[in-house]
Amino acid sequence: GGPASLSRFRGALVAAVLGDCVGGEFEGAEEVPMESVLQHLSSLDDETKGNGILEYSDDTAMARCVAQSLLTRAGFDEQDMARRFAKEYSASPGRGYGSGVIQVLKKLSSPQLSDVYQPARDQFNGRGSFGNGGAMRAAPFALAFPDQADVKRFARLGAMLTHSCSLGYNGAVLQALAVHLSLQGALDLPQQFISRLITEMEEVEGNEAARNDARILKEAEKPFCERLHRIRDLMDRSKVSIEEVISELGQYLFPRECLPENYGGLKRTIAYSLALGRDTDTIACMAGAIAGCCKGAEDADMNAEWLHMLYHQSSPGGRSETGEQSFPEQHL
Ligand code: R7I
Ligand code: MG
Ligand code: MG
Repeated sequence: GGPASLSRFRGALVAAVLGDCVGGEFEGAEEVPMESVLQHLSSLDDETKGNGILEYSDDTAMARCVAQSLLTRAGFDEQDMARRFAKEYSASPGRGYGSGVIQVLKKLSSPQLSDVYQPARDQFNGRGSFGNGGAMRAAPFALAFPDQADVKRFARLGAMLTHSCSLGYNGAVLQALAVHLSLQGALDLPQQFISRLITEMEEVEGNEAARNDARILKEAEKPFCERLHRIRDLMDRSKVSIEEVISELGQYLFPRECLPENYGGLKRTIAYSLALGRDTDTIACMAGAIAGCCKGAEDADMNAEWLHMLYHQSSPGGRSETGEQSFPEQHL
């Protein structure tokens, strides 16, 4: 699969769910030793441990609302999306939603509501939420709109249904842009990938609303550009410890060091996200959506397809007494 191939779409969505489910284990933990991460991942590989079912959280539930709204409305429809968020929340309120956003989701279910953006504006004394709940569900916008300007515009509006502070909705714009570029294969040149994000975010964060919010929150002039610059600086160095990544960025980067050699790209991304600690489900979900577009996931997807074929071709009767599978040579 090349740029914007089906396998990249699958990779982005599936890896986001995977990151959320696997990351839930450590959400809220201040420090997560890499050893615990590796133990957790290998216990998931071992089918004899646990019940084999992982729960998804609000990250996945809301991303599904976004995807289904974009699909049924064949574009962005704020009324429809807001209704789906509200309905999803009332059907399963226990998915670990942020403590503030619950108020918005309750108000969104009111039939009297005339402006679906108003509940979000009322949050945090009228400043709006800067939480990452807009960003965590932004990936489907990159998959629904081929045009970059549409991706930016609708990711922002989709996030503003719950997050009206610019840090909240610009985080969603950045995440959607990252998936958009990754879908085109931009992760093959990581430095250039970050540079392109900086160029875009310079414009996104250049307006008065963003500058004003950054000032009030005592942030850098352009908070996301500033983080992206730090990422680029770290990438220029040959070795960076996970402690440095956490202190420089909070949480966010692509893994290279300190993971088992046999881990593929996606597993590295998710393992590293968990080891950063704190908001592990959301970081792994978002990183999964970006990394899921690149080569490792493509391979896994292709392999899955081939194995699926092989599996069905060889049954019934393909299984020996010992449980070993006997495949016709020519298929391998
Ligand atoms: O952003 P949001 O949807 O939460 C997403 C997170 C992810 O980690 C999910 O996996 C789930 O666990 O929750 O929910 P919000 O309630 O809008 O924001 C999250 C939190 O950020 C809030 O509960 C606040 O603690 C904090 N926060 C703020 N605090 C002070 N002032 C967000 N905005 C503000 C603010 O303006
Ligand atoms: Mg969650
Ligand atoms: Mg989270």
